Amino acid sequence: MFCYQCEETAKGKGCTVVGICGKKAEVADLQDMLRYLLKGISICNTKSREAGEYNEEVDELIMDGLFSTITNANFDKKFFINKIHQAIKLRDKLRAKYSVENTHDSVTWSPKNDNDIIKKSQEVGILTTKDEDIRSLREMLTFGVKGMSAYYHHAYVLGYKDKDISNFIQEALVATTRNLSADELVTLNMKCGEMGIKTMALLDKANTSAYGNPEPTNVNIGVRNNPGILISGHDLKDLEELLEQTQGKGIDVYTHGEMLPANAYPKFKKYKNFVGNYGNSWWLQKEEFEKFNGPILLTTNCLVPPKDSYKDRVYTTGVVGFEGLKHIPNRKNGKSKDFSEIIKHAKKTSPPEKLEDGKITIGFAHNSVLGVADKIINAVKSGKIKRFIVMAGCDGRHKQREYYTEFARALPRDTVILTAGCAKYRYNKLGLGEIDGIPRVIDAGQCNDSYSLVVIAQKLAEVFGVSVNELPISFNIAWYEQKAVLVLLSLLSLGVKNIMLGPVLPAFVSPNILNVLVEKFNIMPNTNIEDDIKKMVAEVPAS
Ligand code: SF4
Ligand code: SF3
Repeated sequence: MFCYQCEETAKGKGCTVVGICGKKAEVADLQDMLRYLLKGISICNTKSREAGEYNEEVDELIMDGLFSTITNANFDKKFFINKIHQAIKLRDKLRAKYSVENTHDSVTWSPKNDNDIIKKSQEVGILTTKDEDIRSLREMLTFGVKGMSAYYHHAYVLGYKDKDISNFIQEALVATTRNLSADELVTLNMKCGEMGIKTMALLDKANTSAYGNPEPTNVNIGVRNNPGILISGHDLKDLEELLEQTQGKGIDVYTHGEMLPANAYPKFKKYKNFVGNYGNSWWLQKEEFEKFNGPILLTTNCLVPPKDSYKDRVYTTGVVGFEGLKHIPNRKNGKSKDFSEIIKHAKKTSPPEKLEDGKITIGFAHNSVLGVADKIINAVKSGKIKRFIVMAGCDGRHKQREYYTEFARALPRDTVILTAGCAKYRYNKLGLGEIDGIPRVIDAGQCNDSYSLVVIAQKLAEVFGVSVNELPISFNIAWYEQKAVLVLLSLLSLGVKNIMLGPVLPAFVSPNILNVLVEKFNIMPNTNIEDDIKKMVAEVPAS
Protein backbone atom coordinates (compact mmCIF):
# COMPACT_ATOMS: atom_id res chain seq x y z
CA MET A 1 0.00 0.00 0.00
CA PHE A 2 0.93 3.60 -0.40
CA CYS A 3 -1.52 6.24 0.75
CA TYR A 4 -0.80 9.89 1.45
CA GLN A 5 -4.23 11.38 0.94
CA CYS A 6 -4.78 12.74 4.44
CA GLU A 7 -3.03 15.05 6.86
CA GLU A 8 -2.22 12.30 9.35
CA THR A 9 -0.28 10.20 6.86
CA ALA A 10 2.60 8.24 8.43
CA LYS A 11 5.72 10.31 9.13
CA GLY A 12 4.30 13.09 6.95
CA LYS A 13 5.20 11.00 3.88
CA GLY A 14 2.81 8.13 3.32
CA CYS A 15 1.24 5.10 5.01
CA THR A 16 2.92 1.97 3.69
CA VAL A 17 2.18 -0.84 6.13
CA VAL A 18 -1.17 0.07 7.64
CA GLY A 19 -3.03 3.39 7.73
CA ILE A 20 -2.76 5.66 10.75
CA CYS A 21 -6.54 5.76 10.22
CA GLY A 22 -6.67 1.98 10.69
CA LYS A 23 -7.07 1.12 7.00
CA LYS A 24 -5.44 -2.23 6.24
CA ALA A 25 -2.97 -2.56 3.38
CA GLU A 26 -5.25 -4.88 1.44
CA VAL A 27 -8.15 -2.42 1.64
CA ALA A 28 -5.90 0.51 0.64
CA ASP A 29 -4.79 -1.45 -2.42
CA LEU A 30 -8.37 -2.38 -3.31
CA GLN A 31 -9.33 1.29 -3.08
CA ASP A 32 -6.54 2.03 -5.58
CA MET A 33 -7.85 -0.77 -7.79
CA LEU A 34 -11.36 0.64 -7.71
CA ARG A 35 -10.28 4.13 -8.64
CA TYR A 36 -8.14 2.66 -11.42
CA LEU A 37 -11.19 0.98 -12.88
CA LEU A 38 -13.25 4.15 -12.48
CA LYS A 39 -10.66 5.76 -14.74
CA GLY A 40 -11.24 2.93 -17.23
CA ILE A 41 -15.00 3.52 -17.07
CA SER A 42 -14.48 7.25 -17.60
CA ILE A 43 -12.37 6.54 -20.69
CA CYS A 44 -14.99 4.14 -22.06
CA ASN A 45 -17.75 6.67 -21.40
CA THR A 46 -16.04 9.45 -23.41
CA LYS A 47 -18.20 9.18 -26.51
CA SER A 48 -21.37 9.15 -24.46
CA ARG A 49 -20.21 12.24 -22.54
CA GLU A 50 -19.31 14.05 -25.72
CA ALA A 51 -22.71 13.24 -27.20
CA GLY A 52 -24.29 14.85 -24.13
CA GLU A 53 -25.93 11.58 -23.08
CA TYR A 54 -26.85 10.98 -19.50
CA ASN A 55 -25.84 7.70 -17.92
CA GLU A 56 -27.07 7.41 -14.37
CA GLU A 57 -25.41 4.06 -13.76
CA VAL A 58 -21.98 5.48 -14.70
CA ASP A 59 -22.46 8.67 -12.69
CA GLU A 60 -23.57 6.83 -9.57
CA LEU A 61 -20.87 4.19 -9.67
CA ILE A 62 -18.12 6.77 -10.11
CA MET A 63 -19.53 9.21 -7.55
CA ASP A 64 -20.09 6.58 -4.87
CA GLY A 65 -16.95 4.66 -5.77
CA LEU A 66 -14.75 7.72 -5.25
CA PHE A 67 -16.69 8.78 -2.16
CA SER A 68 -16.11 5.37 -0.59
CA THR A 69 -12.34 5.80 -0.87
CA ILE A 70 -12.10 9.06 1.10
CA THR A 71 -10.44 8.91 4.49
CA ASN A 72 -12.43 7.20 7.24
CA ALA A 73 -15.40 6.23 5.07
CA ASN A 74 -15.03 2.55 4.25
CA PHE A 75 -12.70 -0.09 5.65
CA ASP A 76 -14.52 -3.14 4.32
CA LYS A 77 -12.68 -5.46 1.94
CA LYS A 78 -15.89 -7.14 0.74
CA PHE A 79 -17.41 -3.81 -0.18
CA PHE A 80 -14.47 -3.01 -2.45
CA ILE A 81 -14.32 -6.46 -4.05
CA ASN A 82 -18.02 -6.12 -4.92
CA LYS A 83 -17.62 -2.59 -6.25
CA ILE A 84 -14.65 -3.73 -8.37
CA HIS A 85 -16.74 -6.51 -9.96
CA GLN A 86 -19.52 -4.02 -10.59
CA ALA A 87 -17.03 -1.59 -12.16
CA ILE A 88 -15.53 -4.22 -14.49
CA LYS A 89 -18.98 -5.27 -15.66
CA LEU A 90 -20.04 -1.71 -16.41
CA ARG A 91 -16.71 -0.84 -18.06
CA ASP A 92 -16.95 -3.84 -20.38
CA LYS A 93 -20.52 -2.98 -21.29
CA LEU A 94 -19.48 0.57 -22.24
CA ARG A 95 -16.37 -0.66 -24.02
CA ALA A 96 -18.44 -2.89 -26.26
CA LYS A 97 -21.24 -0.38 -26.78
CA TYR A 98 -18.94 2.45 -27.88
CA SER A 99 -16.31 0.22 -29.60
CA VAL A 100 -13.63 1.83 -27.45
CA GLU A 101 -10.20 1.78 -29.07
CA ASN A 102 -8.21 3.20 -26.17
CA THR A 103 -5.92 0.44 -24.90
CA HIS A 104 -5.04 1.88 -21.51
CA ASP A 105 -4.63 -0.96 -19.02
CA SER A 106 -7.55 0.35 -16.93
CA VAL A 107 -9.74 -0.30 -19.98
CA THR A 108 -8.40 -3.69 -21.02
CA TRP A 109 -7.32 -5.49 -17.85
CA SER A 110 -9.62 -8.24 -16.57
CA PRO A 111 -9.24 -10.65 -13.65
CA LYS A 112 -9.95 -14.36 -13.70
CA ASN A 113 -10.78 -14.45 -10.01
CA ASP A 114 -10.60 -12.44 -6.77
CA ASN A 115 -6.94 -13.41 -6.25
CA ASP A 116 -6.12 -11.74 -9.56
CA ILE A 117 -7.82 -8.60 -8.30
CA ILE A 118 -5.82 -8.62 -5.08
CA LYS A 119 -2.55 -9.16 -6.97
CA LYS A 120 -3.27 -6.47 -9.51
CA SER A 121 -4.39 -4.03 -6.82
CA GLN A 122 -0.78 -3.86 -5.63
CA GLU A 123 0.38 -2.68 -9.04
CA VAL A 124 -1.94 0.25 -9.75
CA GLY A 125 -1.24 2.56 -6.83
CA ILE A 126 -0.12 6.16 -6.64
CA LEU A 127 3.60 5.38 -6.98
CA THR A 128 3.15 4.05 -10.52
CA THR A 129 3.48 7.70 -11.59
CA LYS A 130 7.24 8.08 -11.36
CA ASP A 131 7.64 11.84 -11.81
CA GLU A 132 7.11 13.34 -8.36
CA ASP A 133 5.57 16.59 -9.61
CA ILE A 134 3.20 14.97 -12.08
CA ARG A 135 2.21 12.51 -9.36
CA SER A 136 1.59 15.40 -7.01
CA LEU A 137 -0.70 17.19 -9.47
CA ARG A 138 -2.51 14.02 -10.55
CA GLU A 139 -3.20 13.11 -6.94
CA MET A 140 -4.28 16.62 -5.98
CA LEU A 141 -6.80 16.44 -8.80
CA THR A 142 -7.95 12.97 -7.81
CA PHE A 143 -8.36 13.98 -4.16
CA GLY A 144 -10.24 17.07 -5.31
CA VAL A 145 -12.72 14.98 -7.28
CA LYS A 146 -13.05 12.57 -4.36
CA GLY A 147 -14.20 15.52 -2.24
CA MET A 148 -16.44 16.67 -5.09
CA SER A 149 -18.03 13.22 -5.33
CA ALA A 150 -18.83 13.31 -1.62
CA TYR A 151 -20.59 16.67 -1.86
CA TYR A 152 -22.27 15.75 -5.13
CA HIS A 153 -23.61 12.57 -3.55
CA HIS A 154 -25.46 14.59 -0.88
CA ALA A 155 -27.01 16.91 -3.47
CA TYR A 156 -27.81 13.93 -5.69
CA VAL A 157 -29.80 12.03 -3.07
CA LEU A 158 -31.90 15.16 -2.60
CA GLY A 159 -32.67 15.13 -6.33
CA TYR A 160 -30.17 17.79 -7.43
CA LYS A 161 -28.08 16.62 -10.35
CA ASP A 162 -25.73 18.45 -12.69
CA LYS A 163 -24.18 16.80 -15.71
CA ASP A 164 -21.31 19.31 -15.69
CA ILE A 165 -20.19 17.99 -12.31
CA SER A 166 -20.25 14.30 -13.21
CA ASN A 167 -18.64 15.06 -16.57
CA PHE A 168 -15.85 16.98 -14.90
CA ILE A 169 -15.22 14.15 -12.44
CA GLN A 170 -14.86 11.74 -15.36
CA GLU A 171 -12.70 14.11 -17.40
CA ALA A 172 -10.40 14.58 -14.43
CA LEU A 173 -10.07 10.82 -13.98
CA VAL A 174 -9.25 10.41 -17.67
CA ALA A 175 -6.72 13.24 -17.45
CA THR A 176 -4.76 11.34 -14.81
CA THR A 177 -4.18 8.52 -17.35
CA ARG A 178 -2.87 10.86 -20.04
CA ASN A 179 0.57 12.33 -20.58
CA LEU A 180 -0.34 15.84 -19.54
CA SER A 181 2.24 18.47 -18.68
CA ALA A 182 2.49 20.03 -15.24
CA ASP A 183 0.96 23.25 -16.59
CA GLU A 184 -2.02 21.41 -18.01
CA LEU A 185 -2.53 19.63 -14.72
CA VAL A 186 -2.31 22.90 -12.77
CA THR A 187 -5.06 24.29 -15.02
CA LEU A 188 -7.19 21.21 -14.37
CA ASN A 189 -6.71 21.55 -10.62
CA MET A 190 -7.97 25.13 -10.84
CA LYS A 191 -10.93 23.95 -12.87
CA CYS A 192 -11.54 21.38 -10.14
CA GLY A 193 -11.74 24.27 -7.67
CA GLU A 194 -14.25 26.08 -9.88
CA MET A 195 -16.36 22.94 -10.11
CA GLY A 196 -15.98 22.59 -6.36
CA ILE A 197 -17.74 25.94 -5.89
CA LYS A 198 -20.44 24.81 -8.29
CA THR A 199 -20.88 21.54 -6.40
CA MET A 200 -21.04 23.22 -3.00
CA ALA A 201 -23.52 25.75 -4.39
CA LEU A 202 -25.68 22.89 -5.70
CA LEU A 203 -25.55 21.17 -2.33
CA ASP A 204 -26.41 24.43 -0.58
CA LYS A 205 -29.44 24.77 -2.84
CA ALA A 206 -30.42 21.14 -2.24
CA ASN A 207 -30.12 21.44 1.55
CA THR A 208 -31.85 24.80 1.89
CA SER A 209 -34.65 23.88 -0.54
CA ALA A 210 -35.33 20.66 1.34
CA TYR A 211 -34.83 21.84 4.91
CA GLY A 212 -34.99 25.66 4.85
CA ASN A 213 -32.25 28.19 5.53
CA PRO A 214 -30.27 27.48 8.71
CA GLU A 215 -31.21 29.93 11.48
CA PRO A 216 -29.13 31.16 14.41
CA THR A 217 -29.79 28.47 17.00
CA ASN A 218 -28.71 27.69 20.54
CA VAL A 219 -28.15 23.96 20.48
CA ASN A 220 -28.49 21.87 23.59
CA ILE A 221 -25.33 19.91 24.33
CA GLY A 222 -26.71 18.12 27.38
CA VAL A 223 -28.80 14.94 27.53
CA ARG A 224 -32.34 13.86 28.40
CA ASN A 225 -33.56 10.79 30.13
CA ASN A 226 -34.75 8.68 27.19
CA PRO A 227 -32.85 6.10 25.17
CA GLY A 228 -31.19 7.77 22.23
CA ILE A 229 -29.83 7.28 18.72
CA LEU A 230 -26.70 9.19 17.76
CA ILE A 231 -26.28 10.16 14.11
CA SER A 232 -22.97 11.26 12.67
CA GLY A 233 -21.53 12.17 9.26
CA HIS A 234 -22.85 14.67 6.73
CA ASP A 235 -26.01 13.15 5.22
CA LEU A 236 -29.09 15.24 6.01
CA LYS A 237 -31.48 12.98 4.11
CA ASP A 238 -30.55 10.07 6.38
CA LEU A 239 -31.24 12.30 9.38
CA GLU A 240 -34.62 13.32 8.00
CA GLU A 241 -35.69 9.71 7.51
CA LEU A 242 -34.41 8.70 10.92
CA LEU A 243 -36.35 11.54 12.57
CA GLU A 244 -39.52 10.59 10.70
CA GLN A 245 -39.22 6.96 11.73
CA THR A 246 -38.49 7.67 15.40
CA GLN A 247 -41.60 9.82 15.95
CA GLY A 248 -43.66 8.76 18.95
CA LYS A 249 -41.32 5.90 19.81
CA GLY A 250 -39.89 7.39 23.03
CA ILE A 251 -36.43 7.67 21.51
CA ASP A 252 -34.35 10.83 21.32
CA VAL A 253 -32.07 11.66 18.39
CA TYR A 254 -28.76 13.46 18.90
CA THR A 255 -26.16 14.62 16.38
CA HIS A 256 -22.44 13.98 16.57
CA GLY A 257 -19.48 15.57 14.76
CA GLU A 258 -20.34 17.07 11.39
CA MET A 259 -24.07 16.46 11.88
CA LEU A 260 -24.22 19.28 14.47
CA PRO A 261 -25.23 21.96 11.89
CA ALA A 262 -28.45 20.01 11.18
CA ASN A 263 -29.81 21.45 14.43
CA ALA A 264 -30.11 24.86 12.71
CA TYR A 265 -32.41 23.78 9.84
CA PRO A 266 -36.06 24.83 10.37
CA LYS A 267 -37.45 21.57 8.99
CA PHE A 268 -35.63 19.47 11.61
CA LYS A 269 -36.64 21.72 14.49
CA LYS A 270 -40.22 20.53 14.30
CA TYR A 271 -39.22 17.08 15.56
CA LYS A 272 -39.69 17.04 19.34
CA ASN A 273 -37.34 14.09 19.79
CA PHE A 274 -34.45 15.90 18.08
CA VAL A 275 -32.75 17.10 21.22
CA GLY A 276 -29.32 18.44 20.31
CA ASN A 277 -25.70 17.53 19.86
CA TYR A 278 -23.73 14.97 21.83
CA GLY A 279 -19.97 15.18 22.05
CA ASN A 280 -17.40 16.67 19.78
CA SER A 281 -15.54 15.96 16.60
CA TRP A 282 -14.97 12.60 14.93
CA TRP A 283 -11.69 11.60 16.54
CA LEU A 284 -13.21 11.60 20.03
CA GLN A 285 -15.78 8.99 19.05
CA LYS A 286 -14.10 6.09 20.84
CA GLU A 287 -14.76 7.70 24.22
CA GLU A 288 -17.99 9.41 23.31
CA PHE A 289 -19.71 6.50 21.54
CA GLU A 290 -18.84 4.34 24.52
CA LYS A 291 -20.70 6.71 26.84
CA PHE A 292 -23.66 7.30 24.58
CA ASN A 293 -25.10 3.86 25.45
CA GLY A 294 -27.50 3.78 22.48
CA PRO A 295 -27.02 2.86 18.83
CA ILE A 296 -24.99 5.09 16.53
CA LEU A 297 -25.54 5.65 12.81
CA LEU A 298 -22.57 6.65 10.64
CA THR A 299 -23.87 8.21 7.44
CA THR A 300 -20.48 9.27 6.00
CA ASN A 301 -16.92 9.82 7.15
CA CYS A 302 -15.37 9.99 9.71
CA LEU A 303 -15.61 6.49 11.14
CA VAL A 304 -12.88 5.40 13.52
CA PRO A 305 -12.43 1.59 13.72
CA PRO A 306 -14.74 0.83 16.65
CA LYS A 307 -13.84 -0.73 19.99
CA ASP A 308 -15.30 -4.13 20.76
CA SER A 309 -17.10 -2.64 23.75
CA TYR A 310 -19.54 -0.67 21.56
CA LYS A 311 -19.10 -2.25 18.14
CA ASP A 312 -22.49 -3.98 18.28
CA ARG A 313 -24.15 -0.56 18.57
CA VAL A 314 -22.58 0.99 15.47
CA TYR A 315 -24.53 0.95 12.20
CA THR A 316 -23.24 2.17 8.85
CA THR A 317 -25.14 3.30 5.79
CA GLY A 318 -24.46 4.75 2.33
CA VAL A 319 -20.82 4.41 1.31
CA VAL A 320 -19.63 3.82 4.87
CA GLY A 321 -18.51 0.33 5.79
CA PHE A 322 -16.52 -1.68 8.27
CA GLU A 323 -16.29 -5.42 8.53
CA GLY A 324 -18.58 -6.78 11.24
CA LEU A 325 -20.77 -3.66 11.57
CA LYS A 326 -24.43 -3.78 10.60
CA HIS A 327 -25.18 -1.90 7.38
CA ILE A 328 -28.49 -0.21 6.54
CA PRO A 329 -29.16 -0.75 2.81
CA ASN A 330 -29.75 2.05 0.33
CA ARG A 331 -33.15 3.40 -0.70
CA LYS A 332 -34.97 1.40 -3.32
CA ASN A 333 -37.82 2.40 -5.63
CA GLY A 334 -38.13 5.85 -4.08
CA LYS A 335 -38.75 4.43 -0.59
CA SER A 336 -36.98 5.64 2.57
CA LYS A 337 -34.16 3.68 4.16
CA ASP A 338 -35.43 1.30 6.81
CA PHE A 339 -34.07 2.24 10.23
CA SER A 340 -36.39 -0.08 12.18
CA GLU A 341 -33.52 -2.30 13.36
CA ILE A 342 -31.73 0.67 14.95
CA ILE A 343 -34.95 1.88 16.53
CA LYS A 344 -35.63 -1.57 17.98
CA HIS A 345 -32.07 -1.65 19.27
CA ALA A 346 -32.38 1.80 20.86
CA LYS A 347 -35.43 0.76 22.86
CA LYS A 348 -33.33 -1.77 24.74
CA THR A 349 -30.60 0.70 25.72
CA SER A 350 -30.09 3.16 28.59
CA PRO A 351 -30.15 6.94 28.13
CA PRO A 352 -26.83 8.57 27.22
CA GLU A 353 -24.35 9.45 29.92
CA LYS A 354 -24.00 13.21 30.31
CA LEU A 355 -20.79 14.62 28.80
CA GLU A 356 -21.50 18.32 29.20
CA ASP A 357 -24.24 20.85 29.79
CA GLY A 358 -25.40 24.07 28.22
CA LYS A 359 -25.78 25.37 24.70
CA ILE A 360 -23.68 26.40 21.73
CA THR A 361 -24.65 28.85 19.01
CA ILE A 362 -24.72 27.73 15.40
CA GLY A 363 -26.65 28.46 12.20
CA PHE A 364 -24.73 31.32 10.59
CA ALA A 365 -24.86 30.18 6.99
CA HIS A 366 -24.97 32.89 4.30
CA ASN A 367 -28.66 33.64 4.68
CA SER A 368 -28.53 34.48 8.39
CA VAL A 369 -25.23 36.36 8.10
CA LEU A 370 -26.44 38.42 5.15
CA GLY A 371 -29.60 39.08 7.17
CA VAL A 372 -27.45 41.00 9.67
CA ALA A 373 -25.06 42.34 7.02
CA ASP A 374 -25.78 45.98 8.01
CA LYS A 375 -24.80 45.28 11.58
CA ILE A 376 -21.58 43.60 10.47
CA ILE A 377 -20.72 46.34 7.99
CA ASN A 378 -21.29 49.01 10.65
CA ALA A 379 -19.11 47.14 13.12
CA VAL A 380 -16.34 46.98 10.49
CA LYS A 381 -16.75 50.66 9.59
CA SER A 382 -16.70 51.77 13.22
CA GLY A 383 -13.59 49.68 13.85
CA LYS A 384 -15.31 47.37 16.36
CA ILE A 385 -14.51 44.44 14.07
CA LYS A 386 -10.99 44.82 12.76
CA ARG A 387 -10.58 41.49 11.04
CA PHE A 388 -12.29 38.22 10.12
CA ILE A 389 -10.28 35.03 10.35
CA VAL A 390 -11.56 32.11 8.31
CA MET A 391 -10.74 28.99 10.32
CA ALA A 392 -12.75 26.47 8.33
CA GLY A 393 -11.81 22.87 7.62
CA CYS A 394 -11.26 19.65 9.47
CA ASP A 395 -10.30 18.54 12.92
CA GLY A 396 -7.92 15.67 13.63
CA ARG A 397 -6.47 13.73 16.50
CA HIS A 398 -2.92 15.02 16.52
CA LYS A 399 -1.80 17.02 19.51
CA GLN A 400 -0.47 19.88 17.41
CA ARG A 401 -4.08 20.79 16.60
CA GLU A 402 -4.26 22.34 20.06
CA TYR A 403 -2.67 25.20 18.15
CA TYR A 404 -6.12 26.10 16.79
CA THR A 405 -7.67 26.32 20.26
CA GLU A 406 -4.86 28.51 21.52
CA PHE A 407 -4.87 30.57 18.33
CA ALA A 408 -8.61 31.26 18.69
CA ARG A 409 -8.17 32.13 22.37
CA ALA A 410 -5.26 34.48 21.65
CA LEU A 411 -6.92 36.42 18.82
CA PRO A 412 -7.56 40.09 19.64
CA ARG A 413 -11.10 40.74 20.88
CA ASP A 414 -11.92 42.83 17.81
CA THR A 415 -11.60 39.83 15.50
CA VAL A 416 -14.33 37.42 14.38
CA ILE A 417 -13.78 33.78 13.42
CA LEU A 418 -15.67 32.47 10.39
CA THR A 419 -15.82 28.69 10.54
CA ALA A 420 -17.29 25.62 8.84
CA GLY A 421 -16.45 21.93 9.11
CA CYS A 422 -15.41 19.93 12.14
CA ALA A 423 -12.41 22.23 12.69
CA LYS A 424 -14.80 24.32 14.81
CA TYR A 425 -14.74 21.88 17.70
CA ARG A 426 -11.31 23.21 18.62
CA TYR A 427 -12.83 26.56 19.67
CA ASN A 428 -16.63 26.56 19.53
CA LYS A 429 -17.05 26.01 23.24
CA LEU A 430 -14.55 28.62 24.44
CA GLY A 431 -17.19 31.29 25.05
CA LEU A 432 -15.38 33.89 22.95
CA GLY A 433 -18.26 36.34 23.31
CA GLU A 434 -19.85 38.76 20.88
CA ILE A 435 -19.24 42.12 19.23
CA ASP A 436 -22.44 44.20 19.16
CA GLY A 437 -24.53 41.04 19.16
CA ILE A 438 -22.42 39.36 16.46
CA PRO A 439 -20.88 36.14 17.83
CA ARG A 440 -17.10 36.01 17.63
CA VAL A 441 -17.39 32.48 16.24
CA ILE A 442 -19.67 32.59 13.20
CA ASP A 443 -20.41 28.95 12.45
CA ALA A 444 -21.64 28.46 8.88
CA GLY A 445 -22.14 24.69 9.19
CA GLN A 446 -20.53 21.59 7.70
CA CYS A 447 -17.33 21.65 5.64
CA ASN A 448 -19.39 21.99 2.44
CA ASP A 449 -20.90 25.15 3.95
CA SER A 450 -17.51 26.76 3.34
CA TYR A 451 -19.53 27.83 0.33
CA SER A 452 -21.43 30.14 2.71
CA LEU A 453 -18.16 31.72 3.78
CA VAL A 454 -17.36 32.40 0.12
CA VAL A 455 -20.78 34.05 -0.37
CA ILE A 456 -20.25 36.16 2.77
CA ALA A 457 -16.75 37.22 1.66
CA GLN A 458 -18.00 38.10 -1.82
CA LYS A 459 -20.82 40.17 -0.33
CA LEU A 460 -18.42 42.08 1.92
CA ALA A 461 -16.09 42.67 -1.05
CA GLU A 462 -19.01 44.05 -3.04
CA VAL A 463 -20.11 46.37 -0.22
CA PHE A 464 -16.61 47.71 0.37
CA GLY A 465 -15.88 47.89 -3.35
CA VAL A 466 -12.68 45.86 -3.09
CA SER A 467 -11.49 42.38 -4.05
CA VAL A 468 -11.67 39.50 -1.54
CA ASN A 469 -7.89 39.76 -1.11
CA GLU A 470 -8.23 43.39 -0.05
CA LEU A 471 -10.85 42.67 2.60
CA PRO A 472 -9.90 42.50 6.28
CA ILE A 473 -10.07 38.70 6.06
CA SER A 474 -7.28 36.22 6.75
CA PHE A 475 -7.36 32.48 6.22
CA ASN A 476 -6.02 29.95 8.68
CA ILE A 477 -7.35 26.68 7.30
CA ALA A 478 -7.05 23.29 8.99
CA TRP A 479 -7.21 20.33 6.66
CA TYR A 480 -7.43 16.60 7.16
CA GLU A 481 -9.20 14.74 4.36
CA GLN A 482 -10.07 15.14 0.68
CA LYS A 483 -13.14 17.36 1.03
CA ALA A 484 -10.79 19.93 2.50
CA VAL A 485 -8.57 19.50 -0.58
CA LEU A 486 -11.56 20.47 -2.71
CA VAL A 487 -12.37 23.45 -0.47
CA LEU A 488 -8.76 24.61 -0.75
CA LEU A 489 -8.77 24.27 -4.56
CA SER A 490 -12.06 26.19 -4.59
CA LEU A 491 -10.54 29.08 -2.66
CA LEU A 492 -7.50 29.10 -4.96
CA SER A 493 -9.72 29.07 -8.05
CA LEU A 494 -11.31 32.27 -6.71
CA GLY A 495 -7.87 33.82 -6.52
CA VAL A 496 -7.73 33.91 -2.72
CA LYS A 497 -4.16 34.55 -1.62
CA ASN A 498 -2.15 34.28 1.61
CA ILE A 499 -3.92 31.15 2.89
CA MET A 500 -2.24 29.70 5.94
CA LEU A 501 -2.58 25.93 5.91
CA GLY A 502 -1.98 23.46 8.70
CA PRO A 503 -1.33 21.75 10.92
CA VAL A 504 1.13 20.43 8.31
CA LEU A 505 1.25 20.88 4.56
CA PRO A 506 -0.07 17.98 2.44
CA ALA A 507 2.47 15.22 1.83
CA PHE A 508 1.15 14.90 -1.72
CA VAL A 509 2.36 18.40 -2.61
CA SER A 510 5.90 17.97 -3.94
CA PRO A 511 8.51 20.69 -3.25
CA ASN A 512 8.28 22.03 -6.82
CA ILE A 513 4.50 22.16 -6.78
CA LEU A 514 4.63 23.84 -3.40
CA ASN A 515 6.85 26.51 -4.98
CA VAL A 516 4.21 27.07 -7.64
CA LEU A 517 1.52 27.43 -4.96
CA VAL A 518 3.69 29.82 -2.98
CA GLU A 519 4.54 31.92 -6.04
CA LYS A 520 0.99 32.10 -7.37
CA PHE A 521 -0.98 32.21 -4.14
CA ASN A 522 1.46 32.80 -1.31
CA ILE A 523 0.22 29.69 0.50
CA MET A 524 2.06 29.31 3.78
CA PRO A 525 2.32 26.81 6.61
CA ASN A 526 1.28 27.91 10.07
CA THR A 527 4.17 28.47 12.50
CA ASN A 528 3.46 29.63 16.03
CA ILE A 529 0.51 31.49 17.49
CA GLU A 530 2.24 34.77 18.20
CA ASP A 531 3.86 35.15 14.79
CA ASP A 532 0.80 33.89 12.92
CA ILE A 533 -1.51 36.33 14.66
CA LYS A 534 0.93 39.17 14.04
CA LYS A 535 1.09 38.24 10.38
CA MET A 536 -2.70 38.19 10.03
CA VAL A 537 -3.66 41.15 12.13
CA ALA A 538 -0.95 43.30 10.56
CA GLU A 539 -2.54 42.91 7.13
CA VAL A 540 -4.14 46.24 6.27
CA PRO A 541 -7.93 46.18 6.52
CA ALA A 542 -10.13 47.82 3.92
CA SER A 543 -11.48 51.20 4.89
FE1 SF4 B 1 -2.76 6.94 5.90
FE2 SF4 B 1 -4.54 8.92 5.74
FE3 SF4 B 1 -4.35 7.11 3.80
FE4 SF4 B 1 -5.37 6.46 6.18
S1 SF4 B 1 -6.22 7.90 4.67
S2 SF4 B 1 -3.93 5.25 4.98
S3 SF4 B 1 -4.05 7.68 7.55
S4 SF4 B 1 -2.80 8.61 4.39
FE1 SF3 C 1 -14.51 16.46 9.52
FE2 SF3 C 1 -14.02 13.94 8.96
FE3 SF3 C 1 -13.11 16.86 7.37
FE4 SF3 C 1 -16.68 17.65 6.92
S1 SF3 C 1 -15.83 14.73 9.75
S2 SF3 C 1 -14.85 18.03 7.89
S3 SF3 C 1 -12.58 15.51 8.95
